[in-house]
Amino acid sequence: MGVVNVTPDSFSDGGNFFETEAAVAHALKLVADGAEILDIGGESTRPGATPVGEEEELRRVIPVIEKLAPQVKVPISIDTSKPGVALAALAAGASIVNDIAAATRADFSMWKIVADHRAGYIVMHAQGSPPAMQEKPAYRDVVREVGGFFSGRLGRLLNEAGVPMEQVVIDPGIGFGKTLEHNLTLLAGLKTFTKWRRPLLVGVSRKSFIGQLLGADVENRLPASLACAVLAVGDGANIIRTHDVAATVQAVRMAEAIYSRKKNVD
Ligand code: 9MG
Repeated sequence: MGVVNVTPDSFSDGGNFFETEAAVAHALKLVADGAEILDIGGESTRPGATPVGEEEELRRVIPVIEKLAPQVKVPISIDTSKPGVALAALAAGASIVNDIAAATRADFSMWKIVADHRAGYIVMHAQGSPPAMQEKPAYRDVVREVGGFFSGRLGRLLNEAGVPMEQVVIDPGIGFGKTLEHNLTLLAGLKTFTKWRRPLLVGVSRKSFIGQLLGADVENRLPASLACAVLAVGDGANIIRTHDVAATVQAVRMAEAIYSRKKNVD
């Protein structure tokens, strides 16, 4: 899954046309590099990020999806926590909702939209929301608690909101309300999350826990991001969300070739 951030710090020169064209060109490049899903987002989800209003988020992402959808065969995912943005994005040509607010969602409107559109739905765990989520994350047993969240959410999605399991991808939400120790423990325990037999998404690309462990600044986190991706795939991850598609595809394809032979030996 290739990341397309349509945020002012990514493509903007302050003008709508350049922002849209640059985001579309970037997305097409990610597809050429091997991305099999494009994740389009108009609101930064970095720890401490300031939320953007719905109108501004729509202004950023909808023109990109409208231009991109007729040009690509890969599914487009909308990275949003707002039901109104999800609805407009699905109408514009997206087919997956990447819901980073799945854990804190109080009402059903997002799930109803997903059910009505038969869209894919990424249910991501988070403790808190981006502006304050890294202030004091706390768990007794992070793997068990994230697993408990999936059990509860999958049941509610199906029984209360009518979203069939076939539409759902699960994601432990690396970096979302987690300390360095929590992130490493979740990555070490990834196999646990395969028991729901749903596709497992992992997003580690350039994240700050890599900087915390290794002291690498954000431009120099590719090797560690690839190490995490390769290990995650070995433990059952099906989707890797990344800024660096070409390098990740190469690393993952190599790992898969070796893992597939290992299973024959075991
Ligand atoms: C938007 N975004 C940033 N990091 C992410 C992650 O790890 N998973 C998902 N689903 N979305 C993410």
